[in-house]
Amino acid sequence: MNVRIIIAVGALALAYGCAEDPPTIHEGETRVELTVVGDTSVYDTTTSTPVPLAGAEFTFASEYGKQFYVADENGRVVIDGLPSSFYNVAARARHPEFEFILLAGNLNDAPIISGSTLIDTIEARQIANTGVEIHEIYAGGPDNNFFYFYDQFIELYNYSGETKYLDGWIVYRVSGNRDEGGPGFDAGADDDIDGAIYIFKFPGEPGEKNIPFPPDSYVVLAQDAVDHRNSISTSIDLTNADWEFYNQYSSTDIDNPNVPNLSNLRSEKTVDFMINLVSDVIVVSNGEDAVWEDGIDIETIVDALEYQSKTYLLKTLDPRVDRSFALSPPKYTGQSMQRTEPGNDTNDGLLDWEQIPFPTPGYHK
Ligand SMILES: [Ca+2]
Ligand SMILES: [Ca+2]
Ligand SMILES: [Ca+2]
Ligand SMILES: [Ca+2]
Repeated sequence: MNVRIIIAVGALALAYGCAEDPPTIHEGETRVELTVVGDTSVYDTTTSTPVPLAGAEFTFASEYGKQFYVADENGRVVIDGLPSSFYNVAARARHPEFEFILLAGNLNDAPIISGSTLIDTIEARQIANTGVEIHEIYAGGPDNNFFYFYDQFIELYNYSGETKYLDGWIVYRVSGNRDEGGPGFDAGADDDIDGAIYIFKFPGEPGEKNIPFPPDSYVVLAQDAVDHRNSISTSIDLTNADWEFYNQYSSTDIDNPNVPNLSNLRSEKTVDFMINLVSDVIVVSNGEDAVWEDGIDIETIVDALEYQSKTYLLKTLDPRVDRSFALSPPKYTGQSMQRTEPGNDTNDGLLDWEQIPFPTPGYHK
């Protein structure tokens, strides 16, 4: 492999040597030397001693797509010949003792430039396991020319192996807080994330057990639980959605009486739970932080995702909640965003999510 790269670079240099105006730096003459380390202590967390993470998986994402590499026994990858760009690099490894713990870390906007060597160390952190994940976000609307996107939905999945209860849980659209670090940033460093705009809640209170969410099952939260094919032929039927966002302060929001509602906690917001088609932050909490005005307590967050249309855009969601972001498909193409596998929740949208050609409400693929 390395020999082939050297030959290729040699041939490239030769070709450039024959050109009239040879560039001084040859595209593709990059070198990367990255090491990933992580603190693997579990019971005694008073001492933090990062150790190299042997066999860690690296993902390099740029405008050229994603590339995958595996670290050696020293937690290290050495890569030659990546195309010059700014990369978002994610690394993750299984905890050496506990299969249910992963270690994951990121290096964002890393310049990998021809003619230079990027040498760095990624510090991976352990991932909290909440048992429920946001599994799919369909935000971009169906293939249409009428700005129709009311068939949006959010899909949850229970990967915990036990029944969870959704009583009192809250779903947030977090797109505010523009002046203090951006949506989902922990403004004030007080362990809550800020910028919630829409706040819709399941019935009941946290701790009650009236809304069971069985293991290995999906829950679909529709903007409107209707057959959207009646409006746009390329859209989808959401009459079988499990839940519906219904704003009781809106005069126009649709309420399918056969589908129970999440209701709006902000009476001054009179529109439906609409999310941005290509770029937003969605948060699901267990509802135990009832005072949303001062931010959402991080310890109550079940899952959250920031999605964006470009890899180089600024990420603002607190890294304790998710360390990167998902890449959204173009709007009005009928494409969706989903985790690569059910239960694949490493708190790293870049690794965990992929674009899919059509929405899959209530199932995977
Ligand atoms: Ca805060
Ligand atoms: Ca609605
Ligand atoms: Ca309803
Ligand atoms: Ca799905």
